[in-house]
Amino acid sequence: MTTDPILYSFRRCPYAMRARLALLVSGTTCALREVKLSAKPADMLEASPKGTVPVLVLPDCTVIDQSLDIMRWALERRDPENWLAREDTALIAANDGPFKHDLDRYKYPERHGTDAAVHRSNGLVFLRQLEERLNDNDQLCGPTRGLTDMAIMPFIRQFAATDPDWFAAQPIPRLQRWLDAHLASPLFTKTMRRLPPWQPGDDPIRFAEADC
Ligand SMILES: N[C@@H](CCC(=O)N[C@@H](CS)C(=O)NCC(=O)O)C(=O)O
Repeated sequence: MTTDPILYSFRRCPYAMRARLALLVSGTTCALREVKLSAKPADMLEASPKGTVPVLVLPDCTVIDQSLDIMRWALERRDPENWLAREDTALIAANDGPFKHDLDRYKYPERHGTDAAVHRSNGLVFLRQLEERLNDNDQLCGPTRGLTDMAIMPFIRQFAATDPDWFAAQPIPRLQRWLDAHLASPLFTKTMRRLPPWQPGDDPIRFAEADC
């Protein structure tokens, strides 16, 4: 029986990545349950019937099932790098709304019946906006990483990985450096630990800074 919160997560999901980043930096220990999206565990669906990851279930059975809420919950408990001071809600909303819309239609044109090139161009407008932000500072809201960087970075990673050669050829050098540095960071590396899908009865897998 664990008294740690339980995190239902999917390694490659950008929403789950941002939650894991905040949980780790805040030093919050969780029991990590890797989910197969095609076979979601009944326990997760019971906690959060909408069926998306990440889902955090607290020891008192409170359920937090929006990635940004998980980030804020973790950082409100402990925020050693002061991430909450660097939250740009409008920029994150632009990422989660129009940019994510274009990302999906660029990455999976066959699924959406879309023209990938159109959605890649639309997405590039947002990438240029980020590039401009990085003119003034190394990170999106100041000189050091904060909630905005870590909320957005997993989505830029996915956009970049769709066609790495195309991404590398764009005139967005600050954004390319920003992404590379985050991908190489020990924090990100730790959040990307590979786990088999969780099954009821499995021993809890501790997800904590010290164990990664
Ligand atoms: N608004 C949610 C979105 C989470 C979300 O859409 N996650 C995707 C995975 S990246 C998911 O679980 N999709 C359900 C599915 O594919 O069945 C959040 O911020 O947590």
